[in-house]
Amino acid sequence: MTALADLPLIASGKVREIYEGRDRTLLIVASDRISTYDVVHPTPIPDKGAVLTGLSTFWFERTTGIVPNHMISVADGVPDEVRGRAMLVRRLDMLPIECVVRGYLSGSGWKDYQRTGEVCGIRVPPGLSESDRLPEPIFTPATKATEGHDENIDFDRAAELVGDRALTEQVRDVSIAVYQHAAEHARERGIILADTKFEFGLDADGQLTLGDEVCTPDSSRFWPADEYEPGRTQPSFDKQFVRDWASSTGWDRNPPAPAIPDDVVTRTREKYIEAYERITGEPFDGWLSRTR
Ligand code: Q0Z
Repeated sequence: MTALADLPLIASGKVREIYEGRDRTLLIVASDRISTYDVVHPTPIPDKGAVLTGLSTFWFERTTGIVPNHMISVADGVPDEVRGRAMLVRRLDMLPIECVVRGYLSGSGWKDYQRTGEVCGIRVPPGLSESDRLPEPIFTPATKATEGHDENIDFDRAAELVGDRALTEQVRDVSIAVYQHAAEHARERGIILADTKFEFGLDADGQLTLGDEVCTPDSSRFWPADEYEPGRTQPSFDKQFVRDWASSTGWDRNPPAPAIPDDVVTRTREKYIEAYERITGEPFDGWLSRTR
């Protein structure tokens, strides 16, 4: 078995790393790091990386009939020290856009709507409130910023960046279909999947392929359905204890983020595990035994 230390590190995000494997494979490793207000805290949330990897695996397995994906394995070929929180994937030629789908008006979608009545050039009905459900999910692409925030763009600009209008239409349709599948499934289990971000690429045969992570709480807004109340910002299913505690300390949201106290870590870990168990219908222990 390969050790993680023997693999070249090719990219490092706020909470994940990508290593290069053998013959056109990559190893995506999800850490237990957590960010609030875009800043990573020095205290990990145990099992967070495993929950996110388990959720991505669940969605990849359930959406292969909509679009092929990059997943190869979460057990064979995964170094022991990251088993449970790592996925071996096929290397793709990534498309240069973030594929966001929104079912509800929140974040930059709500901001743009208030200013213009549109989101990414899509006309949205007048008179909507923050967090309202949209009549149907919309594809709201964004640029991939190397630093700072992604910029929302309209479909024409996305097609220009991709360089192929028919392919961009396929990406839009597949994005909406995967979101719709996941959002319906999650809603039946008490979680509103307000929006999500996908990344796609082309495989060695030029086939459109879903990459990255899928409908995790880090790539999506998860809201507790029983607390849903349009007209305000919704609580986060997973991060709300950390946000509330961080605000109560008077932290100004500039780096460095404060260390998280034990009771907040414990309750937050329980929320991630609850999200995994609600969505998959399986005990989280089952994920750990499947991968270790
Ligand atoms: C994804 C990212 C990071 C995690 C590159 N299958 C693929 N083929 C080629 N490239 C990628 C993938 Cl998933 C790829 N990212 C985003 C960055 C940690 C994911 F640092 N970057």
